[in-house]
Amino acid sequence: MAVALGILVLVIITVLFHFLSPWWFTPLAADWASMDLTVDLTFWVTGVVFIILNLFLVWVIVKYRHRKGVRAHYEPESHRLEWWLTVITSIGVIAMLAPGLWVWARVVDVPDDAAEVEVIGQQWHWSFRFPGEDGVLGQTDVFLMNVDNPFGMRPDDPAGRDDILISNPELHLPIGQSYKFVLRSKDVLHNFTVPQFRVKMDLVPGMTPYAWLKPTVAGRYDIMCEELCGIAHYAMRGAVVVEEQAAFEDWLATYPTYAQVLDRPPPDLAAGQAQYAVCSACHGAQGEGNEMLNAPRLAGQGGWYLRRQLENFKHGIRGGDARDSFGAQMAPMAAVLADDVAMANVVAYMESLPDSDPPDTISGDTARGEVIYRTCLSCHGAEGQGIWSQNAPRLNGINDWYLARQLENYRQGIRGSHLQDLYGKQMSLMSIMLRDEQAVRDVVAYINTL
Ligand code: HEC
Ligand code: HEC
Ligand SMILES: [Cu+2]
Repeated sequence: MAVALGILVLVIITVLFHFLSPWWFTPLAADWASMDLTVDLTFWVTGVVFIILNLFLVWVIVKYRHRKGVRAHYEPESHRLEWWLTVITSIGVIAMLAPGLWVWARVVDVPDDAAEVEVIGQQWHWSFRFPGEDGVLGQTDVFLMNVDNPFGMRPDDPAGRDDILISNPELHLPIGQSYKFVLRSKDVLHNFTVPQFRVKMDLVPGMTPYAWLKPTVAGRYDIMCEELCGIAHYAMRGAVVVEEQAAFEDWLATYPTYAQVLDRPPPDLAAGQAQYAVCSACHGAQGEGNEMLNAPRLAGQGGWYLRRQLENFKHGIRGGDARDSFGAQMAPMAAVLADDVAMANVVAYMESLPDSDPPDTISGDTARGEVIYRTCLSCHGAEGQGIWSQNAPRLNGINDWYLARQLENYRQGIRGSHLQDLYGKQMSLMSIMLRDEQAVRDVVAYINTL
């Protein structure tokens, strides 16, 4: 009797949970209502079968419970019953699978009016490429990928010259325009997922799988990787912003074509040095850093990283948090760099400054720090040298007090919580593993030994 009651309660709780649970689909933002329909259908078919079978079980347990002197009548074959069960099961299975085939046929059939965008996945970031005016994506080659050509563009393919390169995990799309997403992975399997869009697809190295959809609701949605792709898989986040055509075009115009990247003049070190005069007041004449002024060492840090931080400070993506008093001192300084050229020049100058090791100011348990650092090295490198392709900066040779402060900032969401700071957000998610201040000191002390 207790078992029968247990099963009955289980059925009731399951049904209630299904209807009352907050873990349901996100609101739909693309024309893929048919996906929801197929999932709903599966729920209905399996749900009805689940309820009927369990209630049948309850009935059998009650009706044929053990009674003294009563023996069960054994009847192994019933052709009529088997026939009925076969027919009903077949109808159920067909109802679940047939609509799926119909939806899948639509998934693989890209409409003629779809525009194209390439989605590039790598451990653990997203970037994007639009084909430009000719509508054709230029050819790429893994062997050409480097810090100046992260997309691996082939300079000899004319179709690539007008491609628009989005080195940022945030993608914008115009509302109501169908897009074919051509998917490319630089390293391992990833999966491009925007829950509100419903279609999702694997990225397979060496192949170009695709998916298509038409965004129908303006808004900002998360891009997630739904393929286990290494230690930071859960932190491989991006964003897609669906907006009006005009806003989309304005956004797209802020990114360079490949031809514009190629035609950039080489940086002017003398102009950069002149620009750096303001900076030296805090960061030191040789970019060596100044603890009294809380300004970190810049010499020796990767130019690609310095550049991104300057852009972030300039656009309020870093240093905007009310609690970030040091970032607030730096933010107006980045605004002094009026344009791309000024930025490129000062970054080139900082890269030319002599590299040397700053004095250690923090001590801790380096053995414990080493254990913690085993996770960090996947992005920052075994020597803390920084890895540009992971977007993770150099940590060795940077002032330890500055590293400790940044880690505290990440932990408390002072840095990395701006909506558009997706690289910072990744580091913020990573900083959760540093349980307390002692853990911060230990890992920084270990970085000092590198
Ligand atoms: C008023 C002092 C001051 C001046 C002037 C100044 N900075 Fe800074 N800068 C700071 C401080 C303080 C920080 C640390 C912010 C933090 O702790 O988050 C910083 C941080 C930075 C960072 C981030 C480094 C990292 O590893 O993340 C860069 C890059 C930078 N400054 C470049 C510059 C450049 C280029 C100039 C000149 C155009 C400049 N700074 C002028 C005070 C200054
Ligand atoms: C999944 C990759 C990843 C892992 C793992 C990771 N980081 Fe980072 N880290 C980043 C990225 C990306 C940035 C740059 C964020 C930005 O551009 O604003 C960063 C930035 C930092 C900074 C700021 C440096 C500066 O100059 O301002 C520090 C400090 C740091 N990481 C320390 C660590 C430590 C310590 C660990 C291990 C507990 C760790 N990171 C693990 C990706 C990672
Ligand atoms: Cu991934």
